[in-house]
Amino acid sequence: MLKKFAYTALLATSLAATSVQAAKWNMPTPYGDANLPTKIAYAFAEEITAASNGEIEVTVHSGASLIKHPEIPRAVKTGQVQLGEIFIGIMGNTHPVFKHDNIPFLATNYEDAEKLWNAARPEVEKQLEREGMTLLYTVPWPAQSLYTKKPVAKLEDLQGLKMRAYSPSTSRLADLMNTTPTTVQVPEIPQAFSTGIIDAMITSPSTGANGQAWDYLSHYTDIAAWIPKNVIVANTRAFKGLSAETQQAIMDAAAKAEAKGWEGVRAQAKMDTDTLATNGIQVSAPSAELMSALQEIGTVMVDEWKAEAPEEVSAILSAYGK
Ligand code: PCA
Repeated sequence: MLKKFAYTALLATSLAATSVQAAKWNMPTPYGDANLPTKIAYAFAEEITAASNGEIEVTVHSGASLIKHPEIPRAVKTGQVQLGEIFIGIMGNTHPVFKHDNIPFLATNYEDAEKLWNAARPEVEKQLEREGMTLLYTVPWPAQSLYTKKPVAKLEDLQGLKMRAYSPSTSRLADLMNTTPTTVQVPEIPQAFSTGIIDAMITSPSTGANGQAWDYLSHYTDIAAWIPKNVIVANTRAFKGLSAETQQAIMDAAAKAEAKGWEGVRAQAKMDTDTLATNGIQVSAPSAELMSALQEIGTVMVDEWKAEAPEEVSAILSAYGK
């Protein structure tokens, strides 16, 4: 009798244990651990795991180790993973609203970038939902500037160079600059420079510093052309399958994570620009001539963008006040 009781109790315990076992949630991210967005992703994953009271256990897979960056949107959309981090600009061909993130000179300081994000957010959210993804938070990168192997005084100095592209918009930009766009993912940047696959790139001081840009180039021209963001999304079906409390806890943690990014990005930009200079890269302000030529290209890109999706783009631009 005692034996039978003990067995039943054991069975009951193990059933209970099974029913409360946390669901394993995977969160692939594109960039390495040294980056601010990845640090924020780790803290977010830890926080929502704890706040879910055992409902989910989130594992971050940074540096595209689980899923290659271009595949992350599909992986989240199809539910292969429950969460993911994506550079917004790489979805530019999915819908033009995602291009708000890589348009040169639309927002070149962090206040404007935040305003632009507030303006774009409803449209971005709508398109993500159509793709089966729920927007959780964004993290801005430092402003994007020009890395070369020679000083650049005017746009013509870049003519014919192979320019790294990381999104449909930056490919178009490279065309308009009379350079040849070449898509290269972050981990491959050092090798792409040393083997001559690319001669120039436009990215943040962070990505230059993380990739030790001083090993393969010498000049950084601070054009601060745009301030792009990563977006962290959940598979909508997986998210809706959670208890209301956990959904709320995730949204609360997401709001905190987003605030952390906007707060941290300025200091990060300064620190990483200093690192470039300390390691011997010539950091300089752009000439007026270079800037006006680039700004003209920016105007062309805004017009092309508007023509692609007049309704949504006008909604974004008028909410932004431009
Ligand atoms: N680094 C990433 C995205 C923007 C940035 O600053 C990259 O270069 O791909």
